[in-house]
Amino acid sequence: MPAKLDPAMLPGLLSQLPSWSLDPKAAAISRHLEFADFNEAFAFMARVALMAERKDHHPAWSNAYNVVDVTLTTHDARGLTMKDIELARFIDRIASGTGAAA
Ligand code: H2B
Repeated sequence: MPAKLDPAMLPGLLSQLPSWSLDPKAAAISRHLEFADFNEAFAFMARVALMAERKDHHPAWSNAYNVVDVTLTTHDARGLTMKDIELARFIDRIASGTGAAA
């Protein structure tokens, strides 16, 4: 099971993820994304879904037409782990290649 992040490490890690906001109560990070249309949003989700399966780490998310809201946390650890940070970095990389807006 991945280890819960040391809270002292969080500010440094989150400073590299400026599009994400921390919900300390939920021990989760979230990002809102807007795409050109549903096709772009769903293509993004498909890429993230494949990575989520590969890493066995899955986002909680919702989609409405061109909008995707993603929340990351690690249920097994009841908090944030490096798995969340790594998936957030991947999502940022994918999103930056699609013209997604925050
Ligand atoms: N995804 C997330 N976000 N957190 C988890 O703790 C988690 C997961 N655990 N995907 C995985 C699946 C676990 O349930 C399976 C059995 O490996």
